[in-house]
Amino acid sequence: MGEKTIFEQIIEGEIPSYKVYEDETTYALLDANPLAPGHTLVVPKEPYERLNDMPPELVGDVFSTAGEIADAVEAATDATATTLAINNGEDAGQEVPHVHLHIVPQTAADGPKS
Ligand code: DGP
Repeated sequence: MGEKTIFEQIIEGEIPSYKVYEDETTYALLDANPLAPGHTLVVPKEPYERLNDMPPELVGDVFSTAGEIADAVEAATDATATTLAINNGEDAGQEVPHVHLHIVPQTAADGPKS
């Protein structure tokens, strides 16, 4: 067994976080360095490092939770849309080696993203 990831420590209550949601397989928390108010992370409770390490059913659970949280974030903030993103590997900017899906609130003022 390797060292626990920061998200495992949070899920196990060893490190505090602002928990947004939890079910059997997924956990959502506010990002400590938010790009916008309400920036939330959805993580699988099992500490898979990359998306393709995860069983497909768990990928479905993470995206299902993310869809619900995205709606809740829009309802709770000024956001009218959300960007959902996974930095999948170190060279993509992944800092925590435990899959996490970013939900970043967006408004019309943020402009087109392409
Ligand atoms: P990434 O670069 O995709 O690996 O994003 C990691 C994110 O995790 C980053 O936006 C900040 C967040 N983060 C790192 N450590 C903690 C922590 O201890 N608590 C919380 N709430 N977020 C954290």
